[in-house]
Order: sequence, then structure tokens, then C-alpha cells
Amino acid sequence: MHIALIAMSGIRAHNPELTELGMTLPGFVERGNAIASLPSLSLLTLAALIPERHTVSYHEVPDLTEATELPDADLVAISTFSAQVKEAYELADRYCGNGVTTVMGGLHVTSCPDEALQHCDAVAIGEGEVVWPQLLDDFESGTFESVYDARGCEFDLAEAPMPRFDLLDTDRYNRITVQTNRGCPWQCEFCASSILLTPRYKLKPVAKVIDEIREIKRLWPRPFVEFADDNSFVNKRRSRQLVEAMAEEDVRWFTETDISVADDTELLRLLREGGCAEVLIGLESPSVAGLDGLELKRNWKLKQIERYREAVGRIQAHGIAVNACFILGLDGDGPEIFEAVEQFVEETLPFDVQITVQTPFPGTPLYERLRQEGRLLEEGAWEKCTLFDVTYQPTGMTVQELEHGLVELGRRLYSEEATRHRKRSFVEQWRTGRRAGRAAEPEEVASR
Ligand code: B12
Repeated sequence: MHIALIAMSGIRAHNPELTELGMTLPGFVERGNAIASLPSLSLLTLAALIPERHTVSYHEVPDLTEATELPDADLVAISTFSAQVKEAYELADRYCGNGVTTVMGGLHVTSCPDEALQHCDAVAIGEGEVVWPQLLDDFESGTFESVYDARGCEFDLAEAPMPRFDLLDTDRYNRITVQTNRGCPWQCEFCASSILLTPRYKLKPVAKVIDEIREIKRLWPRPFVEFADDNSFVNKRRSRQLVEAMAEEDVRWFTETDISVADDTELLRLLREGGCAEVLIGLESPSVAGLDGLELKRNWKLKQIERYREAVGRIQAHGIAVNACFILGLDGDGPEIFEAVEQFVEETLPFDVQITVQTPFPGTPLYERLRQEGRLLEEGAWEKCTLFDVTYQPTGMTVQELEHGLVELGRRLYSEEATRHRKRSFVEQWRTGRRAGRAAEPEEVASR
């Protein structure tokens, strides 16, 4: 049988003003272009679990438009996030209309399986590796079910299959994702990432990560790797092992982690040598009001606020660029937050900045709270779950103030001048760090 794997891909904002702005601001365009072409790691992972007797093909939307003839298949598997789920439903409707069995999975479907079932034959809830082999067996033997639920059955990342990177057109992609862990020890109210799949923080063995890196290097001579982790460096000892192993591979990479990475000087030193170009850190807010209560277990993020500036500086002094992420419109933050973020950025000078609006994704504690408080502007407006469109009533300002504040702050933070200034300052911070005996000279590393 032939299995067509279809990923909903691309990045977007629903509000045309934001899309327009995103297309014109240098700081934004660069990052947008870089990530827009990432392939779907979920589907490449599932592809690896398909027995050899079947054939498989990998496709992406928006390549498949309404006018395009759909790829032929006996079984279609669609992976989607919330923002594009309605287009995914249209696609599933088309396939089901043609009598082709269609299954959907991913973070959105995990949170809204009943909704998805109105458009497809079966849904996968949670970690795909747990249910996919059974689903395929059932399809072949004619005992197909409509719900495949992985919850309560943890997938061991030591068993992770090698993703089928070889299915990709190597000319089209140069940034490839690798997952080194799943879950996060913190429980931020808004988080819609892999914490929706697993309550545990679990690690992939370093040797397996390195095998994936080598497979990628076999296919792309000079790849850039994005770790698809939510929080890479929680376990500092294992992080040092991973980064030391990465140093042998001579690839450049990027990852997401929390501010505690600044605590481990040895890890910071290794990171630069290990090829890490940038770490993305969710600082979320420079204000106490915004951070208070945001991490639900121990209010951990609030406790970090005092050291934010120093920590960003320390990381950058080691030659690791920081992408500092802020969420606008958090409960407790009023219109003064836009200036507070700008001031923080001007004083701290992270290499990159990411501003988004608080977004209640389905399945998150935030979504449930705002729904109970009657603050969702429109239930089911998933196409607005872009991190840039406002979908709820903020407490400290109006919806319009938040929308306008985001656009105006974006104009200031991503202007050519501000972007250039941050990049230059990063090199200066690195140079100063070098003088203090912390890391290699910028030019030295750039020329490697
Ligand atoms: C890489 C990435 C991207 C890539 C995705 C490439 C692609 N086509 O997959 C790009 C850059 C294109 C992207 C775009 C966007 N992204 Co993004 N992205 C990520 C990131 C960093 C990693 C995702 C990943 O690869 N995970 C690893 C894989 C293995 O996990 P997985 O996808 O969950 O798959 C597992 C299961 O869900 C399941 N599964 C998944 N699909 C299927 C299908 C079937 C049939 C089955 C059986 C199982 C199954 O099995 C898999 C293995 O267990 C996450 C953040 C993070 N750290 O996780 C954000 C994240 C997924 N993105 C997010 C968002 C908001 C966006 C954008 C809306 C941003 C924007 N404004 O444009 C767009 C959405 C575009 C869209 N298509 O809808 C949110 C999504 C939240 C949500 N619930 O919807 C996340 C969680 C980040 C966040 N801040 O919250 N993103």
C-alpha cells in the first residue's frame, strides 16, 4: 500500500497588517525566512516506523493548493498545528470525499480529537510512535478504529527511530530539526508544546542524537540544525555530554532552553565550541505583574526576574547569541509593558528578540482559564492561534491597545537600525567576554 504523509507548513499571521509588517522588517524577515522551510519532524519520524513492504511519500501544504491534484494514496496521514488546522480539515474532507482513509494527529488534534474526527477517519492522540504501528496493522487487517490514544503510555526516546530525512528534497531544505528531549519540567500556563504530549521531561540518548546529526550530514554537507526541544538544557550534566558530542560533528545549531543555562559556566564555554549559534529563551516579561503565576508549579519564572539582565549578558559574553522572547498582554501587564520591553531590550541587547501575544491554544491551562472567565473573543478561531493575533480579552488593556502595541513595538524593535545595533552589541559583548578570558575571539570562531 502507499502512504502519503502531509504536513501543514509555513508561518503566518491572520491579521494582514502583521503579515505586511513581518514582510518588511529586517529582524523579522530573516528569522521568518530561516524557519519557514523547516520540514515536519513528526511525519519523518512516523515514516521511519512504516514497514518496508509499504511505499511512502512526503508532501507539504501550501504546495498542495485547492487546484492541485492530490497525491494518490491508500492511507493519508496529516500533521497539523492549530493555526492551519482548518486547511488541514479541508484537505482531509477532500480525501475522505474521494474514499481515501485519512488519519490526523499532532498537538491540535491531541487537544481537540472530537472536532478532528468530523473530518477524518481516525485521530492519533499524543505521541505518534506509541500508536502508529498499531494503526498501520489495523488498517491492513481491516480492523481500523477511529481513535488511537497514546496517553498514559510513555514513549521511551531510547527507542526513537531514525527520522526519514532521506525523504526530503535536499535542495529545498537546509535547516533540519532534531529532537533531543520531550516535555519540560516547568508548567507555564500558556505552553502548547510537547508538554501536551507528555507530562514527563524525557531525554533522547546522546548517541541517538548524534546518529541523527550524522544522517543529516550525510544528506546535506553543511546543514543548520534546529533542536525541536522545548527546553534543552535542564539536566546540566547530560547537556554537557550532548554539547561535547556535538563539538565533534562540526555543525551549527540552535535550540530553546530556559535562563538557568547561564548558571553553568562550563556548559556555556562548551556551547560555543560545540557549534551552538543561538539559544532561544522565554523570558516572557520584564515585569513582576506579568510573570507572577505564569509558571504553575513553583512560580519559577517570577523568581528569575532579578537576574534576567545579567544572565543574558553572561550567555552572550560566551559567544552564544540570545533570542529573548517576550509575551505581550499577560494578565497584570498594562500598556506600559511595550515600553518596558523596549527598555529591557535596549539595555540588555540580546542578539534577537521575539515578541508575541499571549495565545490560549486549545489543551492548555490558559485556554481553560480564559474560557471559564468568559474572555475568549471567539471560541474555535484556531486560524488566529498564530502567536500574533489577539484572541482573548486582556486584563490590563483593550484588545485594540494590545494589537496596536504589538505592531508599534515590532516596528521599533525590528527596524534596520535597532537590528543592526543589537547584532553589533552582541559582538562587543562577546569580545568583552573574551577579554575576561571566557571564550574564543568572534573572528576566530566565525572563520572556522
Ligand atoms: C519546528 C516548528 C515549526 C515548523 C514546523 C514544520 C512542520 N511542518 O512541522 C514551522 C517553522 C513551519 C512552524 C510553524 C508554525 N508554528 Co511552530 N513549532 C515548531 C517547534 C519548534 C517544533 C515542532 C516539532 O518538530 N516537534 C517535534 C515533533 C516530533 O513533535 P510533534 O509535531 O508534536 O509530533 C508528535 C505528535 O504530535 C504526533 N503527531 C504529529 N502529527 C501527527 C500525525 C499523525 C497522523 C500521527 C499518527 C501522529 C502525529 O507524533 C509525533 C511524534 O510523537 C514547536 C515548539 C516545540 N519546541 O515543540 C513549535 C510549535 C509547534 N509551533 C507553533 C506555532 C504557533 C507555529 C505557527 C502558528 C507560527 C506562525 N505564526 O506562523 C506556525 C504554524 C504553521 C502551521 N502549519 O500551522 C506552536 C503550536 C501550538 C499549537 N498547539 O498549535 C508551537 C508548539 C510553539 C509554541 N510557541 O507554542 N513551527
